[in-house]
Amino acid sequence: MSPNFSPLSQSPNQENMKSSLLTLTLLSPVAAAVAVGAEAPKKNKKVQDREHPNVVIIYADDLGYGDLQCYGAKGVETPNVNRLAAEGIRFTNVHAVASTSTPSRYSLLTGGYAWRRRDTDIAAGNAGMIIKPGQYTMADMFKHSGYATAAIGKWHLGLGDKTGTQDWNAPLPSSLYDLGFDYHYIMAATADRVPCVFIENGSVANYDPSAPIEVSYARNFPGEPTGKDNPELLFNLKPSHGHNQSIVNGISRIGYMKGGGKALWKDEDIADSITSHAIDFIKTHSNEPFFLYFATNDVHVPRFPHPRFRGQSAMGLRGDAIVQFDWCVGQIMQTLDELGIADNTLIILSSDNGPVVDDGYQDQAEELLGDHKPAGPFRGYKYGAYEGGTMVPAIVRWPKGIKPVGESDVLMSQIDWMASLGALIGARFPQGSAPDSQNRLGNLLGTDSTGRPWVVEQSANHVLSIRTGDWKYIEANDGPDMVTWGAKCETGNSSTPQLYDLNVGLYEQDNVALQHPDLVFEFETLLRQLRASAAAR
Ligand code: NG6
Ligand code: CA
Repeated sequence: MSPNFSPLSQSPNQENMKSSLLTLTLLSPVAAAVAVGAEAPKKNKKVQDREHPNVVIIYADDLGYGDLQCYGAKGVETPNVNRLAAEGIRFTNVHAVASTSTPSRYSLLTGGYAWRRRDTDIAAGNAGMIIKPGQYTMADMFKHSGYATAAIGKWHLGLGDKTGTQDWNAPLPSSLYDLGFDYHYIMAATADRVPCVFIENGSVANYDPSAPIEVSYARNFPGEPTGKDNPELLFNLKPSHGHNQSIVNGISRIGYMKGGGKALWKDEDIADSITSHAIDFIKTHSNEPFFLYFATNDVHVPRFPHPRFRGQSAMGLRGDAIVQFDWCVGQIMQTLDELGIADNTLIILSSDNGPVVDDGYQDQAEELLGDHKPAGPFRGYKYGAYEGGTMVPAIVRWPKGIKPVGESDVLMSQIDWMASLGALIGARFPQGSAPDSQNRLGNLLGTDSTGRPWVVEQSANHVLSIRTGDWKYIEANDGPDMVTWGAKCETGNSSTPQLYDLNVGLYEQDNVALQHPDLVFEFETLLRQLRASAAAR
């Protein structure tokens, strides 16, 4: 550790803060590319060359840094993910952009910090599209480079034009096709939020005309049971906090819905369903470059894995959901192997935010945790500002393009994956797109061990933190110490700035802000300038 470390003097240009911010705003792909707008899609470009590997992002939900066996998990085995890591790079310092789902996913898929917009918090199941059709997404980027594109699994970024106005019984007026995905098979939000149906290419999959669907986050529909009033109907899972509104599959949810009939999902079949759709997509496009955003429901609540995974871990349903996740990964790997395309497929496996143990259902996750540490050695969980909230597992495998170098501790943020993958495939970015994403391809592929000088992290209550190689700074905030809705998660809030030396003692225990006012000032300045750089755009 260097006590004189200046977060502002270690920009990629090794210059002062101004150049650091210049690097951020001017050398982002937006400006690096000639501002020509997006290229026209190239049809059926049958290339399987090194410059156009297939790209599969496997994005787990609430999977913590310590939740995989290859990251030290206890009480659960993850042989498929272990193999992926052994054949690629296992990263130990990768950060999701936020400690909750919607802002993390927004940032990953747009290359822009979610905190630049007010409407990117945890989305309801009837939220309108948060990424606007006019925005340039990672899917657009692949599509315009000749790739077939798909989103399969959890979406959680809104659907349709406007919140609360969707007619779920008709094709949605705007959907993921407008965001660059040729194909989608998704859950609108989360498994604990209505509507509990899959949306396939803008319409409810397996739609049942005998059971029209209505959704409200304001009031129940007359005569419909709820978890609150009808706990006797909760034959699969009961809530521990919240989650006491409409009942689907013997599990009560957030929000109210009516109808659905045979389109309603069964929680125990979600992993099978999304995996089989992912496999179909891969098989259909095995002769052309494809981009698959495969966002699993595991290990988000309600954790209700298929019976064949029950008892496969020592940790009950949460651990069994990790086993199920590992199975999904194995299925994708096996499909690529069987098709002979694993060699030129770049797989990135990661998670949208840190872990949480009890997130609202009586699934015994706490009671059965044993000595398993979902966040690994880090302090804090999902929702919070401490490292456990955004420090996530990240594995990259691409046999044809990268050497399996084992482990990498390079500091990386998911915000940079769009520009980095864009650089890999030679994408040209329209002006203003991916505004916060930097090309760090060398970090991702293990050829460059000089990481980002800092990453920005966002907690559930919008507190921003900065993490450097040695330091963690959390801006001051007057909010409560613990989240207020029942999950036992620290927020990381403190009414004074926090500064932690990550090389000394346990992670984020001794606040040394008072001993380093110069550093606190520099971090504050960096955040202020980053925020202002949004206003300037
Ligand atoms: C919270 C939910 C939690 C989870 C989270 C979103 C309650 C009491 N808790 O509000 O269960 O759904 O939102 O998680 O409603 S995320 O991973 O999608 O961000
Ligand atoms: Ca999540």
